[in-house]
Amino acid sequence: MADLASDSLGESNETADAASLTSEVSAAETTDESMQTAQLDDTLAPDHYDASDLRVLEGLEAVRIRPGMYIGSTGPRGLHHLVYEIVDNSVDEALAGYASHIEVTILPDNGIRVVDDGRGIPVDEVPGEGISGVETVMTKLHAGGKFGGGGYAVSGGLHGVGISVVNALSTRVDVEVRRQGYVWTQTYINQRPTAPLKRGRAMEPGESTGTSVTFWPDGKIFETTVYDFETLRSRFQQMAFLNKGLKISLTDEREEDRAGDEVAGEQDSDKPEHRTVTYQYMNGIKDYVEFLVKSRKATPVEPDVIDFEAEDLNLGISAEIAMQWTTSYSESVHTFANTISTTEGGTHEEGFRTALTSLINKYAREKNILKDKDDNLSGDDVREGLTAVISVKLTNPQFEGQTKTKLGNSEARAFVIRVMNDKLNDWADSHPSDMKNIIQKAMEASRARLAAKKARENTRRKSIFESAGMPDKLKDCQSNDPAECELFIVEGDSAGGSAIQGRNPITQAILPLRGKILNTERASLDRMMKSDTIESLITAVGGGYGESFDLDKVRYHKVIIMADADVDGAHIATLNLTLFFRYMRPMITAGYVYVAMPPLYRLKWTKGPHDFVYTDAERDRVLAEGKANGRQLPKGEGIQRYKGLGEMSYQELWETTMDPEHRILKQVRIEDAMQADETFSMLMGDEVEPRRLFIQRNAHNAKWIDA
Ligand code: 0RA
Repeated sequence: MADLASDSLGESNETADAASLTSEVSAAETTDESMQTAQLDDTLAPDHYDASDLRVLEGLEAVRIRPGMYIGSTGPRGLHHLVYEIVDNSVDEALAGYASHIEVTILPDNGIRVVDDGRGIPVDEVPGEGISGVETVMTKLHAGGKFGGGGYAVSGGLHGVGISVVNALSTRVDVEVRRQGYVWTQTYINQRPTAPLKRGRAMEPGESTGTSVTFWPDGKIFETTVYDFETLRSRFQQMAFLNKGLKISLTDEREEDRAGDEVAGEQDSDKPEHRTVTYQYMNGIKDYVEFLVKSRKATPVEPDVIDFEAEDLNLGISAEIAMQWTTSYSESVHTFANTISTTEGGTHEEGFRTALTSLINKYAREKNILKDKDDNLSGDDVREGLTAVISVKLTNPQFEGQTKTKLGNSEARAFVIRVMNDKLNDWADSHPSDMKNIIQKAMEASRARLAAKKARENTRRKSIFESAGMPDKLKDCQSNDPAECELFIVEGDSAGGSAIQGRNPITQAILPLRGKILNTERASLDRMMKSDTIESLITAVGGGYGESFDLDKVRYHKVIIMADADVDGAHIATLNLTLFFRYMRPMITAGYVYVAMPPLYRLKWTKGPHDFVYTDAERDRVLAEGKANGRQLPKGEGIQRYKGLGEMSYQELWETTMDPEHRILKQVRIEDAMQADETFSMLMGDEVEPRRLFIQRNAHNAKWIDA
């Protein structure tokens, strides 16, 4: 087994992904292609099928050859992206005031149906194209649905590539349009229409216009075609928050052991038949902030969520900002551009931070709450306990950064600063006592920060930083090149010992941590910094923490969390991730944080080398293969289950979990910081039951960290 670090879930290395697919797909397609053409000639070829259509299909073929360029990846993320691509079109209809409800259904065979009550895709022949509007939208790249001008100012889609890309990557698409008094249908099989758009029955009196698109993703393109309910659910909830008033439902028509839901002992028989959720938020992101504060069980400092919005039609930009301070210690600021989560931040977030810090300092000085002798409050101080959502919409969004989730438009910075100055000042003037509470909280944060700094300086002078400033417990590697250096964070001394013996000392450093690290969600910054465990972790990584974190100073480009494949291990991994998420987030966005996947079982064949397997499914497959090849397991103890890393010899630990040639690493990517934040909060919150279920469900499954 190869080191899967770079393409776990097929998401992290898009170029390699697309390239490897190219050869596979084109090989498969050549044979497939000739078959389909023959079939079309015999039975399916519509009369209006001519050379110009073939050119169109060449366009779709380009999508099939490089799917990654159009939908980001062919892993689970790309698969789910197909749904968003259709839904975005329906959302546009809703934003333009024509649709009021979008219904998404996961069909029993993982087909997806999206139904809206908008105007319907145009059915008439498009001038100059010789085919219907429907067929244009389905087969022309970048038609984007908005042909003939008069489109909407702002469209939500990440790539904005439109329905044709969904057709390109599906084996079948059924379109149904209710428009101009009739129900129109057309089916596409392997991208080709089986017949021209067909006018069917007349619409019933009172029946609404609209569009229904049903598609089945192509298993030859995607690594998996199984949809994850939770991924879709949370995205649609987010879309409902970000598009005030939008009503969106999701129904799962699949039977029992739905994807991602196979928890032993959790198959209650009286489960409702089909899971359906419906979201609609009349106050948009204000409701979002309320929801976030509630779900992290934090106590608000000021009673109502502060919210405001503004738009500038000339600049083609709008901003909505909602926020609330709580007594919790961590900040949770979520930013969006055109409803896309900008996890890497960008100009809108910079504008928000700059304006907030200077505004609060200015106000605090004016009101003499902050005295002349006091230092200014830092950004970290001001944002301690803040939950905020910033959503900007702009005509030409520029997405930059490693994962294309960083907004680059400079006008967004200036606009957000302007809006904050106008509106937050007004709010401050009319809420003096709330402002006082907010500022006093920031001043407490500032005092705690200074105290922690002092405490750290004292310790530093004393002991553990003596050897080149590095913690005692760290067994560092010899190389000084961060690009090739790896830091293993290992739970417990015995596993730590095996890791030290088994490692490659040139590039692999080991930091054994004893006991669970402090729960960073609950702890204040100063308490956190007093914990030796966390201090040694931050020191070893080398980039500092919080606002002053510096990725260039980081000493390892892989930090690998290595914990047991059980419930405790999952908890420990989560605690570690919380720390990175809250205080060293650039480590995650840079793709430097990984979770090691130790094997679950060893199959001790009577002859030949033993096999290590990493999942129950792999165990069953390897067992079946071995038996089919006449191999045998000794009676009784043939399958050894590893309960902990400590059970392995150092050679085994190296071979199965540390050796880059054989190990499996899951790269931690916060595609959706929101999701991760909720997960962390839920895990750290007061309620024990959801946490227990979550941990049980994910003990052997790192999917949740980068789903
Ligand atoms: C092109 C033009 C118009 C609407 C649409 C496409 C459209 C596309 C989708 C996809 C899913 N639902 C949709 N609803 C509408 C404008 C139509 C007009 O001007 O009447």
